[in-house]
Amino acid sequence: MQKLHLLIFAILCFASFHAGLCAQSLPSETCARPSVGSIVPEPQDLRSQNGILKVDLTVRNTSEAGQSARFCYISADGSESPTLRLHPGDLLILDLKNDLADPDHATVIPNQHHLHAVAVNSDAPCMSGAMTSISTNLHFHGLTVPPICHQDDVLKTSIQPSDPPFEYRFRIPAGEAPGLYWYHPHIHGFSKAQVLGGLSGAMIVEGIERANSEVAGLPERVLIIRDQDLLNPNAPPNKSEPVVPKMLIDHDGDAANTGAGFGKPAKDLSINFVPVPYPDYPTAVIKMKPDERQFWRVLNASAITYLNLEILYKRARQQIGIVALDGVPVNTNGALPNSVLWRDHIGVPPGGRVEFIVKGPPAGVPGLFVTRTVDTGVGGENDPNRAIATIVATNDAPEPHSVLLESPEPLVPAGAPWLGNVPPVRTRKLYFSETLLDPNDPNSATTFYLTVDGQTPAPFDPSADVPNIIVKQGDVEDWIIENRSTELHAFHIHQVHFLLLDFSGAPVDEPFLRDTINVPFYNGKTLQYPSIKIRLDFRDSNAVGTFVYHCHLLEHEDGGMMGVIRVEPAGVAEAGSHELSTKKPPVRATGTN
Ligand SMILES: [Cu+2]
Repeated sequence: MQKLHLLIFAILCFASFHAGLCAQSLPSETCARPSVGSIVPEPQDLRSQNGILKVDLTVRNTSEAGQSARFCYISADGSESPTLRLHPGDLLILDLKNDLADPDHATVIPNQHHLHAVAVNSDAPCMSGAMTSISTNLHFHGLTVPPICHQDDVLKTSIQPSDPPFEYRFRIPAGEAPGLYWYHPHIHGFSKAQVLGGLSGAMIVEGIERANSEVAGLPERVLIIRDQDLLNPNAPPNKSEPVVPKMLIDHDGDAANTGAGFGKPAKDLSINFVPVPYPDYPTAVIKMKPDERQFWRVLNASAITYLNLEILYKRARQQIGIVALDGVPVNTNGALPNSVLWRDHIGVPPGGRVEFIVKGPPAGVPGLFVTRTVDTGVGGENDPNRAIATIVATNDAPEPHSVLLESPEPLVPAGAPWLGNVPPVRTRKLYFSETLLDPNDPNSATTFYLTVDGQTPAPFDPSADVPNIIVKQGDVEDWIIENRSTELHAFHIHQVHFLLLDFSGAPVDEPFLRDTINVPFYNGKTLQYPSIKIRLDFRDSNAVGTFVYHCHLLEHEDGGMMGVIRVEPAGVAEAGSHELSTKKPPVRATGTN
């Protein structure tokens, strides 16, 4: 059977005009994954050359008896989820071929659709709107590129297995902050399944050492933490853990948050695809030279799992030097040119990124990369304490593939006034809420809402033409986002970044940008719902168009917790009217909660 399969592949490949895809090696196993306990592999780096990065990616899936469905992005040479590395101003040309097969049918023969490709209109996916379990598309999370077809539209763009390779083509804006971004599918209703199955990859806008010379010359590692269905769902917790009282175990197998740091997690984690399964969490392995300083670029590509990262040497928490969050250097406000936030832990919501300096353990000292428990509320998933990787200090540790420039030319600070100094033109209020199909049964189906205060709560409707929010390009707005549900949510908006002003009603002093932020859960007791306040930046003309904001817990997004915003072009008369202040922001202490 296998021989026949390969023969068909070879014949089709020969007949096909997609030479680039045929160049890839015959897959020995679709979406192969490293085994438990492996050394953490580094994703393949695809770097732009002469200002252009051309990439062919194929999306595949597989499901075997007794296993969860796996999905993967395969590059032309057969590696999974390559890291796309471009400089500001570079052109990305990414051809995406959908080779997904309906999991209820036999494995699709690779490339079989290419024979019919000529007859298909290459723009059909722009108007498709057809979103099924085997449709796919791409979102470039964090980038300020236009929300239009072939760039970063997710509202209408949907590529089917019968479509020829679909071309994404856009320039990284010249002013894009250097840092870690990522790509993943955004098919409404099916995002969770595809991301949980493994569809995610890192994207790096080069030059972070130009923004902060503290990282110049450091070896860098891309670490992608994903979640996946439990490998051992029926196993009891490890004997070293306290017993979780029965009253805290819910009907679907104690996925409810225990808040204790123990118990069965909702999902297993993996690091660069090395699984770290419940209940014993056998760690992946990262080797470093003793005391070596490295720059770690960590992406939480989980579908529904919050992280709270720490590094322990001999059980003692280590300081990590945070240089960037959500793709933007933390010193972008211009206050402290080479500042680094030294912390002993950092929370990262699904979709969030953190880039930090870490110093390897001394020779012979055991190190651990862990996530601490995140209390997601009584309605939330259980995200317990667990190890992710063992850090082994050894002189023969291989150097990471990539090293940042030793003597970079400093980045010229952005010309626009710092967002924190720009008064908002208006304040809006939105809220997260949930309803149960049967209010008396906490395990009945949940509908998820993200509502603009004053509008009627309704789950996201892909066919609706009217945006929930209309904004003028050039404006800066403050949004208060309330959480009326009993679980934590992670607010994310496409195309733009924002500044966190208040958290749970108290002002915060965090003068750096993000694109994803936790909104604390309601405990059912306080008179007011908890909320956050953020300042959003609609000044960039690349953000003109229609796009979405949503919860980045993908089952919430798929379930309707999403809204639509339209940014209208600024009138000619208004251009330049918002340069209100050129004053430098005051130097302030910073904190990350
Ligand atoms: Cu949510």
